[in-house]
Amino acid sequence: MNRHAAVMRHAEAGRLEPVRLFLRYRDSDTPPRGDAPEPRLAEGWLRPGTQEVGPFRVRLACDIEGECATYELSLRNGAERPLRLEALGLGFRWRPPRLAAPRFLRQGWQSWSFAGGWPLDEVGEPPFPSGPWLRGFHRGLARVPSDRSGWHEADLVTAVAAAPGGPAVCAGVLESGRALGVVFLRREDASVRLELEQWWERPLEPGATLEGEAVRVALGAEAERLLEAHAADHGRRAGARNGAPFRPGWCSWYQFFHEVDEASLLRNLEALAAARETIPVEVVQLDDGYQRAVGDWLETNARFPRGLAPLAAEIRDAGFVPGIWVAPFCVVPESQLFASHPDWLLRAEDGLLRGLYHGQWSREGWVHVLDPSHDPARDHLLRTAAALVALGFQYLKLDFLYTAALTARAHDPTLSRVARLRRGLDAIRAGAGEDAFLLGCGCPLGAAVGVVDGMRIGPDTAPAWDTVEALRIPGLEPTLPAARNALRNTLARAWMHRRLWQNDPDCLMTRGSDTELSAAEVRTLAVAAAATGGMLVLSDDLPALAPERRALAAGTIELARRLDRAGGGRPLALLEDDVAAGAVARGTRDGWLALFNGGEERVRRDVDVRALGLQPADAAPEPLLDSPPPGEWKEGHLAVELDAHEAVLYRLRMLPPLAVFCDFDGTFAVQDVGSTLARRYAGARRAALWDRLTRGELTAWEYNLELLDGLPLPEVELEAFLQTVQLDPGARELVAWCEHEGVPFRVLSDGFDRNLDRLQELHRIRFDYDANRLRYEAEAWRIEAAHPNPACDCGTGTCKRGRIEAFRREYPDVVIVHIGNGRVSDLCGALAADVVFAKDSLAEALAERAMRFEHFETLYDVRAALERLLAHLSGS
Ligand code: 9PG
Repeated sequence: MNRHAAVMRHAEAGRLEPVRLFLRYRDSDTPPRGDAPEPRLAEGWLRPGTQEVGPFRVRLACDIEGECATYELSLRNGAERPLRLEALGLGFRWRPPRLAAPRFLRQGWQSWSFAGGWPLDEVGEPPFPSGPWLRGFHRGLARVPSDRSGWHEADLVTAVAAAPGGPAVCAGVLESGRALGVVFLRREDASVRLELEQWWERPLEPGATLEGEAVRVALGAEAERLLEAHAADHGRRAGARNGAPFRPGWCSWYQFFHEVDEASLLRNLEALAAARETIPVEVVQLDDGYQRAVGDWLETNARFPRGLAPLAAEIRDAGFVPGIWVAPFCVVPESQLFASHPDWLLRAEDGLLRGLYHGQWSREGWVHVLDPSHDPARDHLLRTAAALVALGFQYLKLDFLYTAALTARAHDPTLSRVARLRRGLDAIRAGAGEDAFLLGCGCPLGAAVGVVDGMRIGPDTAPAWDTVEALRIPGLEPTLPAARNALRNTLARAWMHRRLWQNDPDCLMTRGSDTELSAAEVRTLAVAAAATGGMLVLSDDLPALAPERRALAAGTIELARRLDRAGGGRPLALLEDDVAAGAVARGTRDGWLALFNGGEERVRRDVDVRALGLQPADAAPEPLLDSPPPGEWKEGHLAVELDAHEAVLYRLRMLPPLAVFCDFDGTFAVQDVGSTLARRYAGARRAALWDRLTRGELTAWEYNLELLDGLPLPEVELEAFLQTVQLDPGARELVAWCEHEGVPFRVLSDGFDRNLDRLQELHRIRFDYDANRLRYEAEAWRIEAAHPNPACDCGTGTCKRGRIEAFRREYPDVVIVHIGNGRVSDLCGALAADVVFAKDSLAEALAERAMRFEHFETLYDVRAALERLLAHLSGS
């Protein structure tokens, strides 16, 4: 009997084998104290069906679709006593064809936690130097079971690349706000173990059942794409709120911090209203510093003497959406809430839970936490959110949300920690209503999918590149406010944007004073925000902002809007460093390339933009946001040197999915120039030569040579004839449309360059072409074949098949269109193209061969059909 659920295989990524199913549980339902022994471990098989695993009966279902498997599981306490289920796990082994310096996404628990590429070495997750309390701020598990020593750890989801840029596996728990997902990883010789645990930490009565969180694993050629697909699936399942419009904002925090007052807010409101045409901010959000005490969100301190209501009204009357910051679960001893409802707070074993320490929020620094598993506390959350929205605050920044999911004694011990948080979030949503914009911050990521519209995906930015010396707590450095920390996470979590919510990369400061950031560092943050397409919130004192810094803010907003529309950027080599080296985004006509240097040494970045599907033409990349031009640019290869902390952003033309090749005589032009002239000036010889051509004694080009080389045709007479040549009525518009859409258009002609040049002048039209050469020698024609192709039996001087195949070698993914009317030179071109528009003898020739083509009368027909084809290929 097969011990395993099906093994998954991928052509490049190798095999993924199911290894085991396991449970961590305790024999009694009481929560463990600090010194309690570790839970028991029971193992079963990872295969569909029902089985006994320890005292539990477990049912597993597996749905494999191609290179992606989703597991659903449920269990029942089969014992006659209450048990405590700590965790449920599924274990896999990944065997890629080759494992060389593998790296993975080391992903932390909440908004501010580290996310970035990390070596999958033998050492495992580095020990946390500051104790389990602080570890538990950034990891789902404050302590890991002892059997995980030497394993690496990622919260929610991770991806592993077998080698730099190599094939990858992606594995994650599709959290729905019921249990907490952690992925443990370990390298074992030529394979990688991946174990996905979901932590429930809750009692189960005898006979009680529980539906697990689904788990998803996938193999693929690229980690970045796997993460995007995973997030898309997760978002669909969890009902992600990912469709809110892009709305630039302004936030008080990164300029005024705790000292914000009414005057500075109103001053900025006025400046924002005056600047609306150039800096189109829509949301004005007051941050921390207005409240009387943390916990009493509807009451203001002395710096806001009029209270919140007039502020919301003034912001709204100035034409903005009012926004406000709250830390809805946080309560300081100085607050009214604390005095009146100490029983609403989470407890530790020895008294109230001191969730976090914050020197500016309370005299003693300790901050307590509302317990959302307690009905009256939850009701309070709902009413507070409703009251803020009723005042006009349609945008709520909900901060320090992880506190609700810290390990504690809660009123309802049957809820897991994330279920407790989720209850609280759901209450806030219920109070705020469906139309309010909720921004999660300091928030465990998985539990909030489906509740929040926006999510901070990194640590606080700061008006300084690095963390402040005084703040450095061992182990917390990568999570503390610093421009560099924000940048790292913005790139490492870009794949969540518009799949789980709108990503918030944190505010952009463009100011030149009141900051330690250099102009280059400011640009780096602007480039990261723009390139990933997330939310864009400014945080400068606008009246004091210099004109060029305002322009940078305006430019970043505009780009972020466009890149959001284009679906955001995809990081380059996401796992290879902790700060990704770049990001690339694609629109229909434009592409964008951002390159970053998150390190301390000057680096050189070399990019083949064609390999990224960008830049068909030879036009140089357009530098954006004051980026310097690339140091080198040649045929799609771009090189740029970046100083420490520097970034650049370029706009490139998108490689269009379509290219058009068009015959000239009888197709682009109404008349057939060559044969009309031949008939007129070499009438007698022509008939005989034509017979030899049709009998196959002459090739098309030999026929031309015999007929036209040396032909005495006075230049004035040629000119008079060319003056009579008309273009197809749709020709001009076809060329204009191609140019507008960035679709390469090229005339392929077995006629002559001199005539095509002259006709372009006469008709004031411009197109690229391939054609044979014609010059005058003593008043007679001398002709020369330009692109003969001995490998083709067309026998022409410019083999259309040869030209099309050369193009295809360079751009293998482009759909190639050929338009023609003749059976001699056009047939081989038509056979080499993907889509053919034909009339006259070409249409007959193709019909005889039962080849597919589109019939056309004029090039108007062709343009209309190409418009549809392009829309189809661009996926719109
Ligand atoms: C207001 C701020 C801003 C900011 C939030 C959040 O680790 N820490 O000590 C830490 C302190 C503050 C902090 C994040 C982490 O900032 O992200 O945008 O609203 O609160 O107090």
